[in-house]
Amino acid sequence: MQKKQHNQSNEKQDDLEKNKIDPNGTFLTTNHGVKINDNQNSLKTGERGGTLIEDFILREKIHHFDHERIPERIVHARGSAAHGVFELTTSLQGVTKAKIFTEVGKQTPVFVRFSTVAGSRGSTDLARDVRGFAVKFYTSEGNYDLVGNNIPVFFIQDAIKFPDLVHAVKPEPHNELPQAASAHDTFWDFISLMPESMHMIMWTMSDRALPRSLRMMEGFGVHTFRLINENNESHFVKFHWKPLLGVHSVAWDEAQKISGKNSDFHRQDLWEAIESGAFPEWELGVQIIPEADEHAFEFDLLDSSKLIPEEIVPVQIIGKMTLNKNPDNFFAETEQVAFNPGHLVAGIDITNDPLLQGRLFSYTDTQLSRLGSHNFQELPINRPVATVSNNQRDGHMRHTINTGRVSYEPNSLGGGCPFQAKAAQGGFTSFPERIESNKIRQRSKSFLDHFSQATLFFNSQSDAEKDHITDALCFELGKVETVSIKERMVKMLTKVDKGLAAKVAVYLGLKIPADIGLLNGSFGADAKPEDFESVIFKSSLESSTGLSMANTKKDSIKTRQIAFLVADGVDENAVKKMGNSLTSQGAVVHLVAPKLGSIISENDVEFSVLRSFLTTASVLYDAVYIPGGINSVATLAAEPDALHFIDEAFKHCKPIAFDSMALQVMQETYCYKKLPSVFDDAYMVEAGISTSDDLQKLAKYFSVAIANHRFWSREKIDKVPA
Ligand code: HDE
Repeated sequence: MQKKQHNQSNEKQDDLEKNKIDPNGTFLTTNHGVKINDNQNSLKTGERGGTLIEDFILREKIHHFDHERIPERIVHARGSAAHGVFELTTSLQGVTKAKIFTEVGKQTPVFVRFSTVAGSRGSTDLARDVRGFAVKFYTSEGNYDLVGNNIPVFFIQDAIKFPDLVHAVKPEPHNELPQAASAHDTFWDFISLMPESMHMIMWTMSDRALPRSLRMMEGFGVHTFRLINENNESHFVKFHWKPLLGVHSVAWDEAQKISGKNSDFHRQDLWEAIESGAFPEWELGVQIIPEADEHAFEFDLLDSSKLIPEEIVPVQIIGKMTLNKNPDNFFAETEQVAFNPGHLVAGIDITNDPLLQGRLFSYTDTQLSRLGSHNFQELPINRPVATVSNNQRDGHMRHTINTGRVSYEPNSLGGGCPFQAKAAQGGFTSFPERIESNKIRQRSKSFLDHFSQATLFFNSQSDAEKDHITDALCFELGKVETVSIKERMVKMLTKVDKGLAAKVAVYLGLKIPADIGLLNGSFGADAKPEDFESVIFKSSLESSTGLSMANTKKDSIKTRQIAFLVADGVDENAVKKMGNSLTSQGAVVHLVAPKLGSIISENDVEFSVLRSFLTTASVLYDAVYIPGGINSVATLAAEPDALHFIDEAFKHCKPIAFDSMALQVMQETYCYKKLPSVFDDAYMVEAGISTSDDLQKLAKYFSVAIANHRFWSREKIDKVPA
């Protein structure tokens, strides 16, 4: 692949540069710097003798190797990351004093780690799961971490339930099954007893949990945060990342197959996009709410199981983030990076959201056991570009050499330094929220509405999206063995949408429940029955446009992967013209042939072939094109793997284009033989299938179809066995 020149020089990159070691051109040495003369043989008592303990070279090498692993993250263990920059385009002057949100045009270095939640470090990228979306801004005023997800709400309202949630979703403790999957009894047991999770469940059962690419998903700060201005006035804020490529997902059947064909699908996609110079981009949006409007909503702003519909508070775009450089070393950067929602800068503050409050303690705590010492802040990837000067000292693996004799404050021996900074000098001040309350373990009644936004989300989906949610619930609950759990879940679903509950019940072979009755929510031991009784609130909105992926941007084919199915005798003109048309719009074209090496076209042009039906699969592509050429189409028409490739792409509703000569191949496919109505001229464009003799016309239709992503209307017709 051609590597593009990135202009990635920034303060953080310069800082990281100091730690990089170029292994080329130097001798092999031990860790204490002694040159190694023989790295093939250990020191022995004779050719066939025992190894000597004095062999410090062997000992050191094995010893280091033995300790190369650190504990994986307790959640979000599987992740991929990249460097980039954030540039502010609209100032929030007057709303916040944080320079990152007031200095228009300033480029702030960022490091972003995306993750799945439940799976272990080596688990598949395509698990049905929430995705972490953690951004570390290396601002001039210190590190600011926006540690969010690709879903704007959360399963639980209070952090005290987090260990229960995670224990329930992780593999079951007796047999460590299943890996990276929520489709098992313990997860649904917990969920069926947690009505507050129902909004999040609608999102995780939707296609949002199956992103096409990490570059094609939204990010959300989830909690309501505060922005604080120079006068110490507060505004509430919700953060949104909006991908410039739109929000797109894959089908569940496809996700499962990708997991087998390439379990690093998302990691590789992110890496390759950045290497090729197709830098992933997101706009940063904010929903800003004046302090006075804290109680102006029909839900509680402090409740992380709720979102603020964009119709109620519009999202204002204030900047753009571009990821333009892959890490140099996965462990040193992606694995050792330590995020913390408590890494705030002056002008940004937290709220009393009980989910957020619990997180503030958890991250530093877990990093201590994961990274081994509080000095993890000194690791290159975690170090701020802002100056660090304080009186914290010592501890395991301290890197900094603090000079001088003063490590306390106040002092006179050090001239009083380092001084506290006044607010006007950039010192962090917490928002002086007025609090008058009893100390209690209780949940606010304003957190009692568990279903209205679950229903709002469901109602906002397109028909295809609703079908996918229904199918996902049938799949997940279909894997549950305990009947009472399934029954409780169906009861719960009746509160979201009766039609949905009925469909799931029928599929599971359960009776449709009368009513949900009393639900044992998580409001504490002293709560009264009337507190449990789930109050049914109704959202004043029938639907909200931003919640459906059907309304996303569909104007680009940039970075889309297109398979050209070819064999010897292919029409080289078709390959070149279609190829040029697609690649000039930023798509990536791969020739896929019966075998590797090269093919010779009709007119003796040689094309090199790097992928075959054995080494790749339709699920790794966004669209398929079958060029003409008498011998090529004859070979493909007789090649079951080629026919399977097309049928599978058809099943996953992907755009398919073929030259009229390649009709011979299509005629052998199941989709063509059994579903001839799809290939009616009138329906073809609607179904994302194009054919023509006119290559230019065909390329144009095909591009539009690829930008459209998928043609879910095909799901309405009979299924294809692929
Ligand atoms: Fe996390 N979460 N979390 N979380 N979280 C961690 O921190 C935790 C929550 C999120 O790429 C852990 O360093 C608690 C919400 C991301 O390194 C841990 C609660 C959101 C990442 C932790 C939550 C997140 C984590 C594990 C309930 C979206 C990966 C390893 C109150 C707003 C960051 C680590 C990365 C990681 C605790 C809930 C996002 C254990 C207690 C809500 C993206 O500290």
